[in-house]
Amino acid sequence: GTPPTALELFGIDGLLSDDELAIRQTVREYCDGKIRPHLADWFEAGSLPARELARELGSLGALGMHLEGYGCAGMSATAYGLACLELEAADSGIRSLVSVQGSLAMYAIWAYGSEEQKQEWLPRMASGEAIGCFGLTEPDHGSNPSGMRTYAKQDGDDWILNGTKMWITNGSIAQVAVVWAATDDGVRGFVVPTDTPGFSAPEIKKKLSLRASVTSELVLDSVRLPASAMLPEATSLRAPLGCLNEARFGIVFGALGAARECLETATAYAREREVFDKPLAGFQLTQEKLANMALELGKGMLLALHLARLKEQHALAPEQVSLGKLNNVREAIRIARECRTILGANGISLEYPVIRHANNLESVLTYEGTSEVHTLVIGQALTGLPAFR
Ligand code: TGC
Ligand code: FAD
Repeated sequence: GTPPTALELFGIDGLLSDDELAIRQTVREYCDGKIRPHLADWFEAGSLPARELARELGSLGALGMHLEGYGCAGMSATAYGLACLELEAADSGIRSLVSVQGSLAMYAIWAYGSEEQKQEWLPRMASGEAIGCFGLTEPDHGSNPSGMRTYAKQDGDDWILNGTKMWITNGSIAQVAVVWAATDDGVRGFVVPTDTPGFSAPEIKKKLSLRASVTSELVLDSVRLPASAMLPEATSLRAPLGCLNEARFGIVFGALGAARECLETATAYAREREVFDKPLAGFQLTQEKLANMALELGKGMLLALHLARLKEQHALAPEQVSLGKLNNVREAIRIARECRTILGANGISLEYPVIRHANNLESVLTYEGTSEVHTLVIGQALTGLPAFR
């Protein structure tokens, strides 16, 4: 028979409830049927049918799935994490679509919006009819959003926004952008319908990572908004950083999906491939690689589940999310690169998912707080001394 996978060896499924296993299975089957067969083509073409996918993911209940009310599924943190893992096992770009929609754009409105803003946007975003994006990063302010230049000025009851956001997932395909801007009164968030005059979102080309994902610049050229466009409960940088905790949590699980896909591909390949007249998997050097990767994948999964259970008890601190994001993305990219070696020349081909995952994980290492930023967050937690500036 087939030997157990790394996660089977760890006995991970025994830690999951029947409901959690069922949700995982639903997302896995959706990815196998509708996503995996097309990924190499989407990645190569640098485009994907994102609107259609958003509607399908909406019907599946995957958009804003950990939020309560307004058409959202209200699932547990563990269930949401497992869904992210399955989506990212397909491609980090698909998980990004879901993270940005549910954990960033929807979460911002859900946590900080007015009742009218929630009623207007959340049900349509949960169904995938409306796509959202989240504009925090700027060309000159990524790791340090407190230096943002985008500015919102009051004009009577209206607000006028000027500035540029950079590297914004879903920007060109969004119906609504949550845009963070400095004001005379600190950082505030704005719900910007993307058909507002003065708003444009040119797509960023020439990416060699996250190619099955839309990434855009947001240009705000005297965008005039009514007072009702401001998120009333978001009153400082604390608000967008609070959204990041949600998306980073999804990545803690998601990155392991990419790693799992690479490890399963490389293990199967090593069992089939013969070198020097016997299976590659039978050599000690290969077995050491597989054993070390299995250990890191399993340990990462235990950490992710621990963080999920803390989140379910409302006891998860931001610096604990940093532990998970730093460790699991760092180990996932190491696993992807090691698996690539096992595939030899085939390791550089889109015929296998491994180089695609390895390249995608370069973005995942950088976005949602770079590995350096998370290292410093952990350093501050351990010493009480911030070393960011
Ligand atoms: P600092 O003075 O430390 O903090 C300002 C205020 O925010 C509070 N805070 C947080 N609150 C909730 N959650 C967090 N994670 C928080 N981190 C900080 C903090 O307590 C403070 O509150 P208050 O009430 O005292 O004012 O701010 P700082 O300027 O020193 O910066 C800290 C730093 C570097 C950690 C922060 O700026 C940071 O996290 N930078 C990284 C930026 C980042 O991650 N950008 C991501 C953009 S979105 C994205 O990448 C989407 S990718 C697509 C996908 O997910 O698929
Ligand atoms: P910089 O901040 O310029 O960092 C450059 C290098 O300096 C990094 O290695 C960094 O770790 C290091 N560095 C920075 N500060 C320190 C320090 N204090 N000490 C030591 N080293 C330091 N943003 C959004 O707002 N919304 C999105 O939807 C979104 N989607 C994205 C999609 C993709 C594909 C990518 C690649 C990025 C996306 N981002 C998005 C932007 C992402 O969050 C930023 O790229 C990230 O926060 C880093 O900012 P930066 O690129 O400006 O790098």
